[in-house]
Parts: sequence; structure tokens; C-alpha cells
Amino acid sequence: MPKLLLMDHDGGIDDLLSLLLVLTMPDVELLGVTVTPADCYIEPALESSYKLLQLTGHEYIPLGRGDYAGINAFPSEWRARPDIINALPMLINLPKAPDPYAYPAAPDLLIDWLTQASDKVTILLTGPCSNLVLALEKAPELADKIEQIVWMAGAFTVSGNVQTYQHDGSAEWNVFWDPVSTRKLVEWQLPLTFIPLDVTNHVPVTKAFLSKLATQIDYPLSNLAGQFWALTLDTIPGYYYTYFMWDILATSYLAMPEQFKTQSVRMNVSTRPPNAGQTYLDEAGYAATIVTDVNVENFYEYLLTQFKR
Ligand code: AGV
Ligand code: CA
Repeated sequence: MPKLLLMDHDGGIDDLLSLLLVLTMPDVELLGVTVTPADCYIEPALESSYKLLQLTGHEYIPLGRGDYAGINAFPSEWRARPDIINALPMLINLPKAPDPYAYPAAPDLLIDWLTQASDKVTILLTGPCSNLVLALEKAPELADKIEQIVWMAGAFTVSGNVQTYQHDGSAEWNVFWDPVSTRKLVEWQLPLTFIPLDVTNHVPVTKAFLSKLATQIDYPLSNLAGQFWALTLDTIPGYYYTYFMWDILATSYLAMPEQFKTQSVRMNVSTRPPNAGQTYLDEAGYAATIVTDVNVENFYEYLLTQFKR
């Protein structure tokens, strides 16, 4: 039986690579994809998602549109960046999809999919958790249909990656965008696994990896993925602006959990300045699982294998 999966992403270049990666997984049945307008603008992100589904023969997988705006906006420069994906040679001439306003609302679709699912569903979040929280607030009984939530989010024993006004740098962006929804999600005490910066810091996008990937560009997905990743290397090469394989690492966890180290913890999240969105260990807090380590070499090898198609 394949694993039933729902994915909510927020349109970043590594979110789109994560969608591509999910589509290569043999044991996963992707029931639907919803998009959060966090680290993206929603129309270009829906366009990219639709095009990737078409390119890989998955045009029957439904897409949902998130319209909820988080509490702390992402920088506009980051949000605008991924539209460049839609202009790449393998994507530019694909049909753009229907009217972006015609997509159903993300929380309603999550409710429909969970209701109709024949079995428990795994949920992969590679952006903020707001759409899922909106869905669960409307239909709390559906919590029982959730097998596991795998979420790229948080920073527990390392610094965060938010650098902005009224902030001390302790938060990771996916939590900071909507700390209040994050608090609600952890309060629910569902089976929740964080893939935080603690582990994603081990997997930067490197030229050494891209060079290996380039030796297999006769495979269309290696060619396309190589182009996506090349577009992430215009970051300032200091620690905070290095581009990491954040979401892709979280996505790989679905396929090879045995390559990761996890820890059961009690944790909490701050919802106020100066550390809004900080996730921290707290004996009096909520139970969750955090991923602390990964076999880095096997992870990069896995990507090279999956994109050979
Ligand atoms: O904090 C990591 C999350 C991931 O879901 N995102 C990017 C990934 O999709 C936010 C982010 C942090 N630093 C960034 C980000 C950067 N330098 N550029 C774009 N997005
Ligand atoms: Ca993301």
C-alpha cells in the first residue's frame, strides 16, 4: 500500500524541487497539493506547481490556493524570485493552468481530501502551517485521519534564520511567518516531526553536488533540477543567506527515515517579540519529534538517484 500524502508548500525554489522529488517516489500516492503565499507570490507559485505536474504526467493531481496572509511577511525580493522558474526552457511553453482565482481554497480542499481518504494520511509541510491549522479549526474531527505531519520548520539548538527589525534572530522563517498558528498546531498534540535548521544546516546547496548532478543531465529531471538549484546560488555567501536543501531534506525523510536521527522532546514556541517564532525545548511544553541529524552523503546520493528520470 503506498503512503497517502498531502503536501502544502510555499512556492520557493526548494519547495518546487520538493514537489518534483515527491513525484519520483514509488511508495507515495500524492492526493493533492496546496500552496501558501508565504515565501512566494501565489499566482506564479500555482503556475510552477501546475507546470511541474504536467511535465511529469501528474496533471490529475489537484491544486489548492491559500489566501491567508501570515503575521510576518517574507521579504518581497525572496517572494518574487521563484517566478523565474516559469521562464525556464522546459516550462515556459507549458499551459499556464486555469485562472489562478479559480482554484479552490486550500483549507477546504485539505478537509475534502482528509475526509475522503481511504486510510490515514501523511502531511508534508514545506512552508508555514497556516492552511493546515485553518482546516483543522473548521473540522477538528479530521485530526484522527492524520498519520503524521512532517514539517520543515524551527530551530531548536541553533540560531534561527530570521534577521529583521524587532527580532533577536532566534526564529526560523516558516514559524515566524505565523507563530500563532504554530502554537495552535503544537497544542493539538498530533504526531508532528520537525525538520529544523539544526539538521538542514548540514546540507547546503553546493557546487560539488551540482557538478555531479550535471554529469547526468541527459535525464530531463536532472537537467531541470540542476537549473533550479543554479538559481539559488545568488545568495550572499554568509551563514544566514546560504541556500540550504531545507525542504528537500524534509521531503527525503518520507522516503528514507532510517537515514535520519530523531529525538522525542517537549517544546514550545514564542508568539511575541523579540523572539516571535522561536521554537525551543521546554519540559513544561508540548510533545513533538525533532530530527537532529542525517547521513549527508546518502542524502545527496538519494537525490542523484531519484532525478535519474
Ligand atoms: O527557512 C527555510 C524556509 C524553507 O521552507 N524558507 C526557504 C525554504 O523554502 C525561507 C528562507 C530562509 N532563508 C531564505 C529563505 C533565503 N535566503 N531565500 C529564500 N527563502
Ligand atoms: Ca519553503
